[in-house]
Amino acid sequence: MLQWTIVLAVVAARPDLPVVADASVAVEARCAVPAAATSAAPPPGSAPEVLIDGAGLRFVRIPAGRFRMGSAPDEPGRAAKEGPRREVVVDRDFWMADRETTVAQFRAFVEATGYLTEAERDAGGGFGIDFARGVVEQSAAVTWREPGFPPPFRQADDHPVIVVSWADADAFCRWMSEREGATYRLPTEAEWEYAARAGGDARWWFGDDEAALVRHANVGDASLHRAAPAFTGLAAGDDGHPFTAPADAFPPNPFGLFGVHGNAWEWCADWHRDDWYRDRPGTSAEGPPAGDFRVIRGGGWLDPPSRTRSAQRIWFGPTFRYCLLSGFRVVRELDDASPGA
Ligand SMILES: [Ca+2]
Repeated sequence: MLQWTIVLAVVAARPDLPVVADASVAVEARCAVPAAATSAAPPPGSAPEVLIDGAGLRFVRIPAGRFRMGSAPDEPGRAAKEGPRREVVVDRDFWMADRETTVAQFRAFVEATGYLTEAERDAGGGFGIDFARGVVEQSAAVTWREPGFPPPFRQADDHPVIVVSWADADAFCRWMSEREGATYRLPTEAEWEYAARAGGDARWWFGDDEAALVRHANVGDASLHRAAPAFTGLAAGDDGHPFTAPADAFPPNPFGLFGVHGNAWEWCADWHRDDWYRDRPGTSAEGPPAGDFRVIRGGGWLDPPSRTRSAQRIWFGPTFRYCLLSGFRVVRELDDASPGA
């Protein structure tokens, strides 16, 4: 599959990128979590509580709860780094943007602050794909403004912003915090998976039916293959989007979140540590206190089904800004006086 040839080529060229290895399978049995630990899904048909902030970002309220983080050893497409599965408690409600941060939202930040992304400050630029040759290249021409898709495709304002580094995403959050007088930040990895699952325990929030994926998410599919025939090994079916799609293009999950699977990968606040799933203390949703890599979740428009599952996780050096991978969605913390805070 070409897409993984590409990823491996990037990893080989960048010593700051992760070596994905995990020996956690051996401890699956002793760390097994009872099924009763999973939180209840929202009642069918219930409407999420919504907050629209002063910048027009739309949030849904994610209720506190507990869930099983990670995947079962027999989950198709599963990687050992997703285990051992264990109980995690999200101890307070939080607001989560109902979609990935869009091009228009990021542009508003840039125009208000004059911010230059790391890809723009670094003479090397961002990582894009040469679709004709099927290789990944870093280029000064590749930025969030011009991710390098083959013409005539262009990202619209309602598509997720991409080619942003972890620091770029964090800068957006800090600006929003100041502007709105509230705490904006990236989700922890546990918050992200809890919100993406929305009470479910399957591969995707809508279940385990891989054939249904193209009706619920923008992933690597027949549309991508038609636009870029070199890409194979993709999802069966056609989601209608060869590259990025509007951030609300598919149905939301039961918490009201659009696009948790596919479209853009989403930076999380957490550092990555190889043994964190096995040795982490208690059931807290907090991540490791330090590390070299930041976790990114959810899969993207180029990915095959296995890379878009709720438990799927990868990590990169925080300066990485790859056109496929690097988007984000924000969390807004509840005011202390708010119910459920
Ligand atoms: Ca697609």
